[in-house]
Amino acid sequence: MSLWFVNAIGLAAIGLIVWWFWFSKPKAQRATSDVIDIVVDAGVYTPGRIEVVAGKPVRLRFLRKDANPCAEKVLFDDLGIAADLPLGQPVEITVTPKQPGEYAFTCQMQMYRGALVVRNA
Ligand SMILES: [Cu+2]
Repeated sequence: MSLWFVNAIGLAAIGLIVWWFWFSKPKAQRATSDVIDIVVDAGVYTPGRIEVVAGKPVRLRFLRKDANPCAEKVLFDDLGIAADLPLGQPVEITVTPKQPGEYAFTCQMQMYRGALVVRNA
């Protein structure tokens, strides 16, 4: 195998990883119930984009299945909220975003990335 070929594969893999972690934007899921369950596993929050209504409290229940310490915290930087996520134990966070916009939530290294998409009622 030529070195060029190996390099091309390597670059493609790096590009894919970068895209996956930083640029992929799954479709927003509209909040339909009182509590929204978010699974933390394999590098992604599921659902990763959640549509909510401005000024209305939203209960988010995180369930961490990833033993990697990378996943042990969830931070809502713009809302000043941080929470520990013990493995396999649901943690509920209530947030009330007042202004429409996009509010990111991440792990402390920002490998896990999700967003609250806040709209006017
Ligand atoms: Cu992390």
